[in-house]
Amino acid sequence: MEGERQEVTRPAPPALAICREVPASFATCLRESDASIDVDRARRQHASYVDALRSLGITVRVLPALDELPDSVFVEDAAVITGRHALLTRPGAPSRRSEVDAIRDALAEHVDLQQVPPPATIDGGDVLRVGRRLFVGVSTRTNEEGVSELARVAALDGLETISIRVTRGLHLKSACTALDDSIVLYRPGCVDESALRSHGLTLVEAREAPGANVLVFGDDVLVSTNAPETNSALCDRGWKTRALDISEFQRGDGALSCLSLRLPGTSEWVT
Ligand code: CIR
Repeated sequence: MEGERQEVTRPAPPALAICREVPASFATCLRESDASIDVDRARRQHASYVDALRSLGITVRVLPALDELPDSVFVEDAAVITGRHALLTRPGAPSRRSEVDAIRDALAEHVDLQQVPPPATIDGGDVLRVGRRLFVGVSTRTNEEGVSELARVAALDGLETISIRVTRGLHLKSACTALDDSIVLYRPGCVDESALRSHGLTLVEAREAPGANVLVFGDDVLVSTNAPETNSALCDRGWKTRALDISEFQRGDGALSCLSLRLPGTSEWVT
């Protein structure tokens, strides 16, 4: 009908995904456990991740490795794309702040960039978009000032911003990701679940912890191979799943979403 906007119910495939090669220093990235990381295996897994995105028809730009920045493969944390605008973040970990300068040029070609002044801190991994709303985790990396800075930019693209406490784990999206604009896959005990429910969202428990972070592209969903039961539960719900081994990135406290920055095309909502 004329003048009526078609409701988007699932995140669409992005027009472009930006990734960055695994640095030689990746084994020294920030992480909670002392599990060792195999950099060569990480590189193979990263190549498979890029191939998987491309096989879904997504254009992927892979930026060169930054060997002096061990966490720089986790590009999601350096920016939050809200539509025609993006917030260049100020990561909570000081060792990660130079990653933001390194991504600026690649983003400037596509979106209007905004900055975060201190003392605000925010990591992209704490930002969960669900339809027209951004849920932002207040975590060990993101503070309330960071949420306010994002709210300012999100409003330019007509998005509402809601802060939510992260009580366990690194980021909000380590514990939950959206399947559509009403259902969130989650790991219990990590975030203020009542806050999500109070906004009308239905929470579906991921069967394994790594299953809580998935990437939805229309009817397709990427799932960690370390979450086989979550994968089959999603198949039962009618999703076309694809399992990806990202074990070396999980050892570095990362997940599927952290390895790309996704830019919308004509569709408004990308995961
Ligand atoms: C860090 O501690 O910052 C990295 N080793 C992991 C970042 C994961 N990023 C994400 O979940 N968006």
